[in-house]
This record gives sequence, structure tokens and C-alpha cells, in this order.
Amino acid sequence: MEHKKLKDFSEDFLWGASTSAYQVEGGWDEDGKGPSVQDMAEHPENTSDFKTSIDHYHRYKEDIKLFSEMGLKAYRFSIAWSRILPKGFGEINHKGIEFYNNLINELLSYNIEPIVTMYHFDLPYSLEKKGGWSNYEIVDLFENYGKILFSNFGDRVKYWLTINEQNIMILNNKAVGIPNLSTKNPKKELYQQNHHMLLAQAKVMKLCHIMCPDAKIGPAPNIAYIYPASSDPEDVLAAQNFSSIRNWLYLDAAVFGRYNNTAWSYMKEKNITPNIKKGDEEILSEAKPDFIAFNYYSTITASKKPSFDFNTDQQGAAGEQGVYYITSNPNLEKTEFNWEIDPIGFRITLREISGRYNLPLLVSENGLGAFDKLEKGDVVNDDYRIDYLRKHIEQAKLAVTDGVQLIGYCPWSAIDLVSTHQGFKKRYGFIYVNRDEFDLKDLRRIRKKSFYWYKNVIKSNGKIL
Ligand code: BGP
Repeated sequence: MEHKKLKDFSEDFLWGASTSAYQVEGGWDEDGKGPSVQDMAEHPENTSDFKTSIDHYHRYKEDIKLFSEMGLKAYRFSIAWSRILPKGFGEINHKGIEFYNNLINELLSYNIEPIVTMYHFDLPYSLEKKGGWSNYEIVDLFENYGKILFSNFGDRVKYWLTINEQNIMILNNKAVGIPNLSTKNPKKELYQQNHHMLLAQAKVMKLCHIMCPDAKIGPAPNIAYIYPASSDPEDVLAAQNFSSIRNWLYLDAAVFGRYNNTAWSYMKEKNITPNIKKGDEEILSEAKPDFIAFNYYSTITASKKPSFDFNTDQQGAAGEQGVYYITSNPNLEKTEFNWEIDPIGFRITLREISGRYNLPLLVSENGLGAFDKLEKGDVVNDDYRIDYLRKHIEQAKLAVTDGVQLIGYCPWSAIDLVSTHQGFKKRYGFIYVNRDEFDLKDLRRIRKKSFYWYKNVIKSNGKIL
């Protein structure tokens, strides 16, 4: 099916860019902030920690000024739970509220729409010590945290995302800094944590609708279309299996308020089903998201056979006998960090989510990590990033023409930041930050070539790519 006439992006399309609190803020123990699991995590010797990051906590005004110059209509950032509630519950840290009030007001003064992620990998460390997501109490603690966010910021924040990449935290917890699990059956514990996150998410979606009737809220998993390695029906089953476990488990629960059948029978077979308390099913079924936000970096290819040629990183998970294995896709190029690049897969993924759930979609991450080079005269020629983003926006336009209701596009990342587990050398931003892995230098902000390119894309509402 080819289209001669492409539909335009809507007039109020949310052209944005994303970051997360711990990857940009720094000020990890300042002004009353409590430590998060990210602050306490161990780091490989050659990789930076998150204690200073890019010092956005002190430089947010300068950064937002640059975002405005780039023409951003929206900025997706996350709130650090332990900056608002140093212990995760109990006393509120008013300095934390003040920081996010200032940040939101600064964005609004430039007409930039704040899109807020409530939780992006940085659980308060004191909650982790009390069992973290394994402890059922956290469901109500997250709801209480949500109540504080909605009552303090709900008058100005109209777009809320609940939990960033819940599926990656469950499937690949080590890659995103989630601490080791203690029990003898770690997989069962993970699915118990997952169940608690699903309940916590359902509770805050419901609460948001009560407290902020004008606001919209939705989940933010990482969704990747799963290709079968071949037309062998067993490869197709492997792809279906992995898709149910990786993608639909999360979205079916968020949208339909129930577990996906294939994912549930997989958990049953493996003896890793979560314990479900009386009333839990009702909590899940009562919440209705207004849209689906999702992060997309690439598709994944599944096979019935094990494969040893693939770097799964945090996008996938190695595989399981008789269920699925992950293999590389010979049709796709790879980034310098070995992540596959699949713009057409982006269109396919958009169509698939839209077809299954019939809700508006918001792309909350998409981008290319690379070893950018600062050249003489403060120039960064990141043509490879422009190429990646251009091809993905072209495919988004095709998806819109196909009928997908896309409300915004927020690439990762607005500005350079510390990667989840590959340090500062892996850069994603439109704005270069002058620091190295360990040498913080002057943290100067420098517009990359992609900055000027994206500015034009936004100005032309996606017509000039
Ligand atoms: C997503 C996360 C982000 C981010 C991005 C790139 O999984 O939501 O926090 O960092 O991927 O990943 P990485 O930093 O590992 O390259």
C-alpha cells in the first residue's frame, strides 16, 4: 500500500524532546533530596555515575532557553520521587516542590508544554531497603506520591506519564540500574513487582482523572514490533510469544485492565505468576488511560532457535528454550552501540499499537546514541543522528497517513545526558554538553547540527525534513 498524498501532522502536534531526572539533574543530595537507587548503584570502573550528570538542577533556565530557541512545543522530563519525598513517603521536601514548580513555570513562560513522567528508574533508596516494588505497600505509597504531584502541579501539567519502561525494568532489570533480587525465584519476584507496578499505575491513572479532570495520563513502556526470523510457523510462534511477554502484557493491563492470556499462561508454565490479592483485579479494571506513550528504538527479531550473534542490551532479553530466542535481523543496519536501526519498523509498531488499542499515541523516546565529536569552533556534525531522526519522522508521517492518531514526538534526548549503563560517552542530545566520562570540564552547552535541523522540522511542522 503506497500513498501519493501524505497527511500532515496536526496543527497542535507536540514536537518535543525527552530527558529523565537522574540522567540530567545532578544535585543528587542537595536541598533535602533523598538518595535514589540510581545514586546508590555501583558503576563499572569506566562509566560515570549520576551524581552530577549535566547539572540541570542548577542550569535548567539556560537549558530551557535553548529548548525554546530550538522551537520545542513540549518537553518530557521526569520528577525524582526522592526529591519530593526523600524517603518515598512521609514528610514532603518543599525545596523539591519548588524546583519542579520553577521548572514547569519556566517552560510555560516559553509556551513549552510540560509532559511529566512520574517515575523513571529512580526509586527512593529507602523504599528499596523496605523491599522496593516487592512490598505490596508500595502500591499505596505510589498513589500517595501521585496525589502530591497532582495537587502541586496538576493546575499546569496536562500530560502525565506513569512509569517509564516498566517492561524493561522487569525483563532487563540490571541494564537500567534496578538492584539485584534477593529471593530464590527472582523471576517470580520480578513478576510480583510487575503486578504491584500495574496496580500502582492503575491507581494513579484513576486518581489523576478525579483530581485533574482536564489532564491526560497514560503508560510509557518500550514497545518494539517483534518480527519472526522466518516464515517457519515456529518462528512466528516465537515472535508472538515474545511480543505477548514483552509488549502486550503491559499494554493490555494498562488499557484493558487485565493480563494478556499468552503472557499469563507463560508465567503459569514457569511457575512465576504473581500472587493476586482480593480487589486487585478491580483496581486494574477501573483505570483507563487517555493515550499510550511509548519509547521506540528498534524492532526485535525472534526465532525458535538460540542465536549467539546478538547484543540484546536493554532492548530485549536473551531468550528462553521453547518460548523464544532473539536473533539479529540481516536487513537492518546498526548503531555504533550495536542497536539495530529500523525506521519502517517504527511505522509498523505505530500501526500495531494503534490497531490493538485504538487510542492516541505519543512517542516518548526515539533516538540514536553515538560517540559525538566536538570539532574546532564548537561544532558537532551529527549527520548520522539527523539521518536516523529524519527517517523515523518520515515513517511517522506514513503512519499518520495510515490512520494512526499520533499526538506528539519526543526524541531522546533534548540534551546530552548520562546513559542508563553506558556512561557519558554515549550521547543522544540535540545539545552537546562539554564534559567527559569523568572530567566535568565546564559543562558548556553547544548546539549540534541536529539542533538546527530539528528547529526547521518543528518550524515547518514536519514538512521540511
Ligand atoms: C530508555 C530509557 C532512557 C534512555 C534510553 C537510551 O530505555 O528510558 O532512560 O537512557 O533508553 O538508553 P541508553 O542510555 O542505555 O542508551
